[in-house]
Amino acid sequence: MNQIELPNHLTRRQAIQLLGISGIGYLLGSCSSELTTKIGELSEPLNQSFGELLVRPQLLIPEFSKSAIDPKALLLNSYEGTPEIDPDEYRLTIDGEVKFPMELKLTALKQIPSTSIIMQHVCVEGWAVIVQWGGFRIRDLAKMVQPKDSARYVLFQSADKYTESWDLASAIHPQTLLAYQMNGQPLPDDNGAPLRLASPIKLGYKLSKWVTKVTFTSQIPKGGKGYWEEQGYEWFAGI
Ligand SMILES: Nc1nc2c(c(=O)[nH]1)N[C@H]1C(S)=C(S)[C@@H](COP(=O)(O)O)O[C@H]1N2
Ligand SMILES: [Mo]
Repeated sequence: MNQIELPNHLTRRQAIQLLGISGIGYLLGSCSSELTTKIGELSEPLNQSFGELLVRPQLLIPEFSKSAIDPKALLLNSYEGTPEIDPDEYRLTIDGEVKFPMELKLTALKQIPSTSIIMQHVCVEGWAVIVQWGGFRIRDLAKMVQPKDSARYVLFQSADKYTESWDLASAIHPQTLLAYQMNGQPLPDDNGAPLRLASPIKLGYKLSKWVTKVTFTSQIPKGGKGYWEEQGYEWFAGI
């Protein structure tokens, strides 16, 4: 794998075409509890390939307004403290069952169309806070690396050795981001800089900070469900 500014297998135009909106209408759910039931009942997406999921509308969680953001209420939660990462040396590896594995610098990652979401972060330890995250959709990253039909899960590795595993449908949900901004500012180190997961459809412990590797896979390896999941926490952890 080369360290590159733009995906080396694709011309800039091809990359932009891949990232182009494909005319899919997303359904808007009316409340998040309704979504919980629906996602909870859906076993089907777990058996669908990236191509099939792409054309399937996914329910969107209603977002909060800017005035609801409460920066002071965000508690930090890290099992091992903040790892040291040099942003210039940082690379995100995307590998596994994909057609185009890549290793991308931050400058390349920031060329992926960015978006922002204002959502509630819910930690099972009993706190919740409204946060705004800015970054890019894993959905768009997936369009660049092209998961093979066999891919069903996405594994995330972090610089502090934290691990997570997600079902493919949740990972490529249009509101699931890899974020590099928080509340309109560059993402603070303690909150996962340079890149962390953010998504309103999963509990806090699914939202890995300091993500260094994204692996598309057909199987979750033994012992690889996730740091907390291996200690008994629920794997799907949908909100
Ligand atoms: N790499 C890594 N990611 C992690 C954790 C961690 O310890 N290491 N803790 C998780 C938990 S339990 C929560 S609630 C959120 C907390 O995010 P915050 O510290 O930005 O508030 O990060 C999650 N992501
Ligand atoms: Mo948490």
